Amino acid sequence: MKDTQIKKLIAAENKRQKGVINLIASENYVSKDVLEALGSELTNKYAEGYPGHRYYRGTGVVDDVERLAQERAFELFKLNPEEWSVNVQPLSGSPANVAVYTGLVPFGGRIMGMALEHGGHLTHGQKVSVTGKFWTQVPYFVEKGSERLNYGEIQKIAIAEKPVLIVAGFTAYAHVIDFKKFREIADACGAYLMVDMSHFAGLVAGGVYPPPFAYADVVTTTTHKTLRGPRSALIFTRKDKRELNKLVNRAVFPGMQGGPHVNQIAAVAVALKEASTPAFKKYAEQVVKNAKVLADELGKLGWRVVEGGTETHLLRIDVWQNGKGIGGREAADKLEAAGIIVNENTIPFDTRTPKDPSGLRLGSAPETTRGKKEKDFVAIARKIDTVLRSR
Ligand code: DSN
Repeated sequence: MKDTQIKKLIAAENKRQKGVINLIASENYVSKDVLEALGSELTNKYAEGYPGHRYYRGTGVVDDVERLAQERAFELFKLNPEEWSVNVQPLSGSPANVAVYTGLVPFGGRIMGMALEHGGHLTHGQKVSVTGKFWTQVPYFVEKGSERLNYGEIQKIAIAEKPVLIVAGFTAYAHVIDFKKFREIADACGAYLMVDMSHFAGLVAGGVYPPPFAYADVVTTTTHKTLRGPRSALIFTRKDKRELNKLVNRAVFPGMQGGPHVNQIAAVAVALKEASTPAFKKYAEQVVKNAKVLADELGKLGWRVVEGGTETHLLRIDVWQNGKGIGGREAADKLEAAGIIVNENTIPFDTRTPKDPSGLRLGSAPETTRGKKEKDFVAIARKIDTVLRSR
């Protein structure tokens, strides 16, 4: 690379990544093949439209790229293209979710999503996101005490508020979601069910988390978390006489986006193929085992694990401990100084602010990619404990 300033910064970031223990629950490390596709000449091509229906010439090759990504997405999640459509063009998770709402929910209409501090995402209708400005969020919460989803309570809210669309899928919920129950709730109030599987898509691909497709109308996912691809997103829409897929696809293009990032789509295709291998299945199994060990060991060391444990790649611990501990921000800073990278996170019914909440969120996906096993995660838990207790 001739640009020495950027070259230096890339080298510095590479060195930083190699030198730390990365427990960011939404990050991962992609393969060289994914990086190669991202850095390819495909970035030079404009291809507004969809395969076979573009607004630019010279799109024969990129049509093949996009179709291949679609085929691989169907194969990986065992979907019949007669029953599902997949849009591989969303630039990332937030635009994907906004596109679904744009297609399916009239402006001002109600979107029911988990409150942010309980584990929801900004784009599930929070006020500070456009999803809370263009639409109206009906929040639901986890239950006090267990900190788990209480489907009966969620159903009561849904029936009372009659949302147009219900979102299931969270950024900080550590347990398996009962999609069948969410379907029943959506049917009870006549809402669409959208599952945002961004966090656990790789676990679904690896067979260690139940797939949501039998129950959802729409499934969105980012591709860069447990799925271990480039930063991007997919939208799966059920194909039936309601023609939701047409509404969603039109919302992506021409509704929200211009030319798709074809290099990114190619990199997604590479990642989807990688995720269909036996090696990836083993990886997903190890991700969950490692997160469980991390939760168990931190629990043994005296840290309160939110929800009492994990069934996925992530967990939250309460570091504030009702004023006996330290704030999440201070805890994350201390860990960073010791080479452990995490993010501060709210915990359900948090008494502190999102900027300096009571908890930390920890994830096992990136370090599992680097080959770490249960014994390494025991050591990581002990190191976290030592650092957090140091004065
Ligand atoms: N930023 C992602 C996460 O960390 O979960 C969600 O957008």
